[in-house]
Amino acid sequence: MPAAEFTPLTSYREYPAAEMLQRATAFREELQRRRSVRDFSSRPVPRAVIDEALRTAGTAPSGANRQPWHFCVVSDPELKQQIREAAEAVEREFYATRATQDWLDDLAPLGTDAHKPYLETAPYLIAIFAESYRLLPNHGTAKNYYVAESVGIATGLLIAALHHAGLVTLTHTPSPMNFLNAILQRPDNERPFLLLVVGYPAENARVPVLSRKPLQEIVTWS
Ligand code: IYR
Repeated sequence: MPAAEFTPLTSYREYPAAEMLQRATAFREELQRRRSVRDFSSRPVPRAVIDEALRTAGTAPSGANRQPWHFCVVSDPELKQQIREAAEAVEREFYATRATQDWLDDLAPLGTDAHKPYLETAPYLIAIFAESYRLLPNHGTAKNYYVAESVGIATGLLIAALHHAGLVTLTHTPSPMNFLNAILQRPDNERPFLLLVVGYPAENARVPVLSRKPLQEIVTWS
């Protein structure tokens, strides 16, 4: 067992209270502009931007610092086509039989259906995998901790980083998603967490009219 090793916290920055509030407000305003988008342009996106956003995702805190995530960036048209076909098959089944009427009613304001052209139009799909357990070099396995929490936080940072860079995303969760392991040849210790569609919005992109809950509805001060 490696001994704990410590180093001074040199990366931290404190700001005067007024500047802190300005920064918090500016950050909130920027993230408030983020929308999930389903109308994508096929314009190419510089790969270096995706790399930087993925580096940001990789800074997320994780259980025992296991960093139990893997990001598969898909740009190959054939793979995107395979993913679209598999996802649409799953979604057709969802909309036609698996979804309850309540669920369909809840989705109605989003205007979604089983048709997912953006899975081929968008320049990048990022398939995010959660490493349920680790494979050791000696063929053994070892536990990971708080995997869903860790990968969820990393995904949130990734979405924020891509938005900050000037791209749009869609968090897409066809269910079940295990076709992603087969198409992307990921090992059994990784389960698909979600599929992030990434690119520029189409010129005429539209988004559903939605509202966000006000602060008093999402917060209790005790
Ligand atoms: N996965 C389906 C349905 C869907 C479900 C939820 I919950 C959403 O917030 C949005 C869509 C689809 O992508 O159409």
